[in-house]
Amino acid sequence: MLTAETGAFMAKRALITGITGQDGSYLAEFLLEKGYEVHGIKRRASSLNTQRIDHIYQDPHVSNPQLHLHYGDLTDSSNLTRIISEVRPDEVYNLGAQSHVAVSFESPEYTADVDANGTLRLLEAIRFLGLEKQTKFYQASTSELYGLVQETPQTETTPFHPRSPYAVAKMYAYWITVNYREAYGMYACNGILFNHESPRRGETFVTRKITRGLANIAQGLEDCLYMGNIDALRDWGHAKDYVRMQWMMLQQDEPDDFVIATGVQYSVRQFIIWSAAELGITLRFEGTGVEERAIVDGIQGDNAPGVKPGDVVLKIDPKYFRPAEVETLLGSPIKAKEKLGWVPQITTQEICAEMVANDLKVARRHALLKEHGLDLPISLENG
Ligand code: NDP
Ligand code: GDR
Repeated sequence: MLTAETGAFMAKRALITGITGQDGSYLAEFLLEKGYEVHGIKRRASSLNTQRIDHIYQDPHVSNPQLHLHYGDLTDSSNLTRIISEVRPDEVYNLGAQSHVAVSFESPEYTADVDANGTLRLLEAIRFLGLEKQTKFYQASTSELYGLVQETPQTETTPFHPRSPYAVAKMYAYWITVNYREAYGMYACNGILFNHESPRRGETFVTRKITRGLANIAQGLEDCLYMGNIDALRDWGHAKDYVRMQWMMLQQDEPDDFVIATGVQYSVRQFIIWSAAELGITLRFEGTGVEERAIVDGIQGDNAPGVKPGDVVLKIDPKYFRPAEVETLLGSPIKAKEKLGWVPQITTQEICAEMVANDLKVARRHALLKEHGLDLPISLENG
């Protein structure tokens, strides 16, 4: 971007809420590579919570940083307004959220405040500051809006039927984004993203819980993985592919809403089988309903010294069933392909392999330390 006065090059400025999360970290990397000045909002926590962005952190004391972190929270309007007025971003990516569906049943009011009202607070801050004609806004909408699905595959016109406090809050966020576009002419878009995963995925989402849990079991650090509805069907893509699309959506002439998906669906059970296979473990499932379990049938290679044939490595725990489940999701990426030329590049099975490889590396390190009497505690809390 050239400035009118000096003709000098000015980097575009982006503000990312949720920069410490999975998508925020990949998006920050992506935008920095594109030459953006990136600002991110991080929450105050009693322990450091910047692990996913530590590798791109730039020390303001020794460099001219292109990455800036601001303390803030989506529940705090004055904080959001101050940050936006200081940064005056060209693009705002609202990725911050209480993003766990099961947790939203336990903390419904907080989820609504962050995910629904938080979106309103950001939009209103942009408008209040008179930036509604210059700041573009991306809202992290979700396939959870479809919930009890009305048609398959789901497209931009499929009716919504949210099935959790999270999804209901995100439905408000979806419509308030559309409303600010229609009412104030804001460049505001919804990306209706289907599940997307990576080695940076939070440990309590199903894919990461599986890859991390089975890697730990393979290395003898854990005995058994406890799961909920393993017959749920999801359309899983890679977070790296999906953040590219988030940026592409803000580079169009006109704002619009897009489904981002792979168009292919697998079961949680299939993801378990793939993950085990990556570790050289063949599983057989026995029993039905809450009695179902996965048993080691065979082992190949040397990735799984911690298990032997006959070991029960997975059981069902009804604690992980949801009060209202989303059984099946399958998205149609046709509009994204036709209008933006976006196609996902990484398949679900490749994602699974990358995640297992990453979690196996970590588990091996822990196992090695344990072997030498340096038993580092690993968190077995897995949501
Ligand atoms: P994560 O859970 O990994 O990251 C969420 C981010 O939001 C974290 O940085 C978290 O901070 C931050 N956050 C949470 N609460 C607040 C708050 N009160 N104020 C400010 N920031 C907050 O999610 P993902 O990266 O996976 O997802 C990004 C967005 O996309 C979310 O809005 C999610 O709902 C949505 N989405 C995700 C999909 C997916 O499959 N990943 C699919 C569709 C939509 P901290 O690190 O401190 O916890
Ligand atoms: P989801 O993702 O609810 O789709 O939301 P999650 O990975 O949590 O669950 C996917 C499916 O797996 C089933 N499941 C389990 N899930 C978890 N977390 N733990 C288990 O033990 C378990 N056993 C089975 C679930 O019931 C569900 O059917 C994610 C989040 O990233 C949201 O923020 C985002 O909006 C949607 O994806 C699209």
